[in-house]
Amino acid sequence: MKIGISCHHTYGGSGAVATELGKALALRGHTVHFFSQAAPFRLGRYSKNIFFHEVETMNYPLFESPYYTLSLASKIAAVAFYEKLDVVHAHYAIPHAVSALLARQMLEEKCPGSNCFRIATTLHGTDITIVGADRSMHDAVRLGINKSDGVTAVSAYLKDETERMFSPRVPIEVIPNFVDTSVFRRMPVRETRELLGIDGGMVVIHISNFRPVKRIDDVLAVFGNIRARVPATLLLVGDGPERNGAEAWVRAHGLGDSVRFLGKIDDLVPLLSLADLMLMPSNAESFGLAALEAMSSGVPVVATNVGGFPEFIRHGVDGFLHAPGDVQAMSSSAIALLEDDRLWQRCSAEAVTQARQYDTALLVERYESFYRELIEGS
Ligand code: GMT
Repeated sequence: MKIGISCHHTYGGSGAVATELGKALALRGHTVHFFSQAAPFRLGRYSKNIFFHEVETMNYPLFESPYYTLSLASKIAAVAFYEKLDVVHAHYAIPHAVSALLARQMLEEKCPGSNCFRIATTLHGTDITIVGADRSMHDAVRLGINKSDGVTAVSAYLKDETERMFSPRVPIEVIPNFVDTSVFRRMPVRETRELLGIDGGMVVIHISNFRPVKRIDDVLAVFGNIRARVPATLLLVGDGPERNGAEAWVRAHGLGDSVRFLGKIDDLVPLLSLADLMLMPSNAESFGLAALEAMSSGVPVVATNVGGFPEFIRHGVDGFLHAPGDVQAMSSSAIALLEDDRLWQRCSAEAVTQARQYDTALLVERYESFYRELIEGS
């Protein structure tokens, strides 16, 4: 198949899923064309089946802000015309699904009656729960969903939320996030430990884009409780609006030596291999890709019992789930895991087993079948 993938290039789960999907499809012999403002952060080196089309916006004195949606639509239309794309897969309802719709109209206008590409849209969460919930964007999101040929959501929770908020006319198929279990596995950590200057003690990790929904304050509060009982280092991976406040909190609490702000890092495997525990106290999380990647690396996760987390983290089996904001309960579970080696070993092994259910190979096949149904149904 010839597949176009339109996604956010920035640090975040939707871009990671879109890019890993495209790379896996390319390995299976499909031709994949990525459309994005810049090379997606996980794209890495090129392969013979992968093409990247940077979408450049046009600067003109009358345009107060560049019209990315139109530029993207024009780029998709041009590439679809020359490359005869079968499917354009939009990751995020807006602007990507709406741009794909526009691109299709552009093509139909240019060559009436031509056999146009099908549009698959994957909803990742914040496009529905945050952007879609904003009145100003609601109708645009609804259009993107209803005019797509097929729609997937990354969890049953997100499917239900989308149906509740948009009453869509199209069925929504759940295809969860996935992880390459041959890549996300524990590797030797001596060098990483030395590079980071971590001499001993437990290692706790949090990975996110530091937005309010991630509840960074709770990560720090739980870590403060852990530190009162167990020697430990907290690795904070990622960056975003809550980082400055977090740095101030760490300074005010005298934890500067044990909290490391690492910023945005693409290669997570060495860090996850070092970690004993991941904290994900999000307010809402449609799936929680970072937690799945941690589990695949044998890292038990203490997370919240919201969104997609309960669909793959089994409380007391491979991690622990508590109500958002329940810092005490999260701290108790975290300390139990770090103090009780038998509990840790059991949860770590179960986490690896559970992650295998979400291996890339299995889920990429689901996407392939999904595309085929769209093409055959046209
Ligand atoms: O929250 C993020 O990390 C970024 C966000 C995005 O849109 O890129 O991630 C969303 O999509 C991921 C991939 O499907 C999911 O694993 C995340 O749970 C989801 N984030 C939220 O729902 C807050």
